[in-house]
Amino acid sequence: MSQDNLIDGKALSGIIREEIRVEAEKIKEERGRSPKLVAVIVGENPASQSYVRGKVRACDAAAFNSETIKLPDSTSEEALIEVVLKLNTDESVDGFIVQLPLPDHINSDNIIMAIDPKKDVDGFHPVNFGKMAQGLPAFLPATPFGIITMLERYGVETSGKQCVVLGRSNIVGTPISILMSRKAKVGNATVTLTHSRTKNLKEELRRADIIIAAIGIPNFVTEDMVKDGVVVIDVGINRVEDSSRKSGYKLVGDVDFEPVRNKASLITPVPGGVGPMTVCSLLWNTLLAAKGSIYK
Ligand code: BQF
Repeated sequence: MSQDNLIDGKALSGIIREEIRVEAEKIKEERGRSPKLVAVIVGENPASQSYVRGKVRACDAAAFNSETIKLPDSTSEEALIEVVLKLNTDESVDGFIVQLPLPDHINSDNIIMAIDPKKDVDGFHPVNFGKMAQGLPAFLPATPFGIITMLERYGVETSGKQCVVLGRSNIVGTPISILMSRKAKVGNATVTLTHSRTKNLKEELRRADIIIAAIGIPNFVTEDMVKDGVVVIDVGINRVEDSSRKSGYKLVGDVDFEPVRNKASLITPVPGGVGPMTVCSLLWNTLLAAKGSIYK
């Protein structure tokens, strides 16, 4: 199998963003203002700055209002919590995010827990996580939500399939494992959550009908680890040195793309796969917040 087996996250996110824009225009007519997303960024991490710029651009394209609050690296945890509490009660703001990672002197769990779950459009608050795990209406974390949306729109059958997830982070591996095993349209998979202590990882992966790779190691999943016809979702965004580029680096996923692509029935590229869907899902959550669809 090959060539026609790409899951084009960039194109799909463009289509969905257009659907979001139509909804946003409706809200603007009904309420007199567009949905509004605020991004808080602390410090000067170049990757974080570029992610936030991308989110603001996506808001513009979807006819959302947006605002970026830039705070210095020296911001204390207490001061950041003050900013969060103000956003919680600011009625002009439908949803907001605090861009991760935060500087080492700030405990990100404390920040996440200060966010009002009603405005937690990243879906990181334990209340949203708990509701998600119980199958109750909740803001889903943006990356897992984006993955589910891709599988749904590409018509990937997940029911009864063997799904192997690589990585157990709170943001990707753990929640996508829960979602893939849920009783839902995209769900009903038999999920194996693998991590650094997993034995016989290669054997686990070779059994998989669907692989979701989120371990943050460039080209980790190689062709010998996958079976023919596998569906591969590559969440990794790794910067590797590339002197032939102006920036000095290129982005690669957790999957050794070309060789694995030749065995896969469907595969997401990096860039242009999961990443754009993550941003699109953040906008979708902000739309749900503006409509009061999850919380009144
Ligand atoms: C693409 C993120 C690790 C740590 C913190 C498009 C994004 C990325 C790639 C993007 C990510 C990753 C985001 C592409 C947001 C996804 O074309 O491939 C968009 O903006 N992302 C983030 O906000 O914080 C992170 C990854």
